[in-house]
Amino acid sequence: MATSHLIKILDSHTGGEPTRLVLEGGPDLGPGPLSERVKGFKEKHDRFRAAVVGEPRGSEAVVGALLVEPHEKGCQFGVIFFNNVGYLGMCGHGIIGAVVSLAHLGRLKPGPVKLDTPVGPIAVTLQASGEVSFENVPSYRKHQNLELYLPGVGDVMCDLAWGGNWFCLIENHDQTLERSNVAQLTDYCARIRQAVSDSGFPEVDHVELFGPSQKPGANSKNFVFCPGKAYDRSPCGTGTSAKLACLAADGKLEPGAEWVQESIVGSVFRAKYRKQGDKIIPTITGTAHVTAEATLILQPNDPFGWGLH
Ligand code: PYC
Repeated sequence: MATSHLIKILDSHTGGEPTRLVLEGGPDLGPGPLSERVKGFKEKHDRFRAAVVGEPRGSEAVVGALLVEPHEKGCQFGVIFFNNVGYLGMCGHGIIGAVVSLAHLGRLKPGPVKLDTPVGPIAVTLQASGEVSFENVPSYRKHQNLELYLPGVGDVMCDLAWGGNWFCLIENHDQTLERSNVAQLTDYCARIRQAVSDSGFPEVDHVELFGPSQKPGANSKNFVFCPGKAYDRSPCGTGTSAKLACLAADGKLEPGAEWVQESIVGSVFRAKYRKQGDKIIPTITGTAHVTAEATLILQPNDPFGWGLH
């Protein structure tokens, strides 16, 4: 009789945004750089991604993190991030969630640790307080003041920047950044993403809107629209990195100065940067909490065992 496929996971959330760390039962992607292994994941094992994060077990908000052997020297763990529609080069809230989960399992202690990812090694510090800081990949602004035309809205100015993922960042818009307005924000950002793609930048798959924050100590509030129409409940580690790259390029934030980014649900990341040539190296700090330790069961006779297709 065919047996069920079992996958061991540890769930956490970082500022409200879920991470599902896959500990056992994932695909064997072999050795080599993680940038290569993620291609094998996509080509040969994509149904695994759908089974772990997609319905009926997951939701569009869940980001999966497959724990793998690292390739880069000096890294203790490797991690490949994925979501309801594909794969992420880097994921800031996911790094924080993975580190807090590994600490929960007793697999690391407070102090420095390095995680290998498809876009390069990430140096992380787990503080004794439970807070996690990580140095992101070199981040930079690629385009300033790109003009988009939105039917029914008119011209919208945006910046395009890299922070481990590609972002379209918008400061001047007529949207209300409130959680009660998520449906409208989602619709607006989907139209922006289409307009950015039509302008010749199909690689830009995240949209980030900024506005003032009412939270004491916070510099700004954001709404981050992710590939696949989910929104980031956290302030988004890669999105905050892209924001710092724009602030640095505009001379609005000095190296070492703190930027506090609030998310649409009210969680915060603290951020700062140092310069590296014409790019910046952001440091992002946040917290995560574990929420579940479980075994996913994929029964051979379940028509939706590998997800809804
Ligand atoms: O925190 O970098 C991040 C992130 C990307 C997508 C969802 N969260």
